[in-house]
Amino acid sequence: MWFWLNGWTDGKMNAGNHNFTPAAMNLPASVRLSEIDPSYPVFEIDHPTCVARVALHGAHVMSWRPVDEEEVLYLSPDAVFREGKAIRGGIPVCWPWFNAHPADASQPSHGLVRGRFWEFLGAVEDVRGVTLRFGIRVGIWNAELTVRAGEELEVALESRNVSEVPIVVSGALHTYLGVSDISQVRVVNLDGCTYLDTVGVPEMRKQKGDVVFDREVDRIYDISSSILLVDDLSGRTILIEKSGSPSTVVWNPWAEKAAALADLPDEGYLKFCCIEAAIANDRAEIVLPGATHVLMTRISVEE
Ligand code: TA6
Repeated sequence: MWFWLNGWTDGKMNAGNHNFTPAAMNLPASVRLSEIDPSYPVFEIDHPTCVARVALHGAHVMSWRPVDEEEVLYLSPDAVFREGKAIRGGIPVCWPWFNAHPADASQPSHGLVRGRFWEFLGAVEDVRGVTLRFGIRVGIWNAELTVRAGEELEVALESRNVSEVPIVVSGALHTYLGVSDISQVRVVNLDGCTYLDTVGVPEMRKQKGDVVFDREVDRIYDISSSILLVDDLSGRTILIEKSGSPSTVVWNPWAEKAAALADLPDEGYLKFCCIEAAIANDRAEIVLPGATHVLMTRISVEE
């Protein structure tokens, strides 16, 4: 029997269960806690290799850049930082399902963990960067998220099946990449790839050439290999590598849908492109009892 979670089986959010003092968290020298709101922990990384911010809420990477680079991620200036709500921008962790729940329309889109406070499991640093670890448990669902921030940014989501029945897991590392102007960027390496076009009536199509943006784009590509985001205006290319991910989602809401999102400025869609290491729809993974599935994305700025 496969098991899909049917609700918040272990109930409450856990913001109040932590000791948020830096001493209790045993943070390395290049990590400090933001002082803006002590009840809303944000890990601020200032390391010789990179600058980054990661919120405990959603185990959410909010920003990251290698030291000599401009910011790589997009964070909406209208994002809401409140328990129960997903942060718009950065890298939302969509888990244990992608998009709508496959069997229960009353469940939240993109799973259960974007709006929750995760457990902080520890931080270490070395010459290559900083590693932060977070964990969450919702009913039988167990996940651990590892963020490695250095010259590259690597985010790995481990789905652990600690139950006695197989579980079905999908999800996404829903990465918002900042761009200079969405109409000037190209997504490369998808030529010839089949995808589900979810704008309007969902339809399978085949990619011809690079992906460019002149309207809403919401596509699930059948591809497990790396792709590039080329920003011709800024002259910057971002490499997106991944593993444990049979699907890559490319999304931009364009003007009308952006205007309907309260946590995104009307013109915000011009400034990002989501490229998501995903496990989507019929590519969901069956994780056997005792087994672990790892979904990973690695982002770097090309020379
Ligand atoms: O990953 C693409 C997508 O599923 C789109 O369909 C779009 O709605 C987007 O995610 C954002 O979802 P959200 O729940 O964060 O508004």
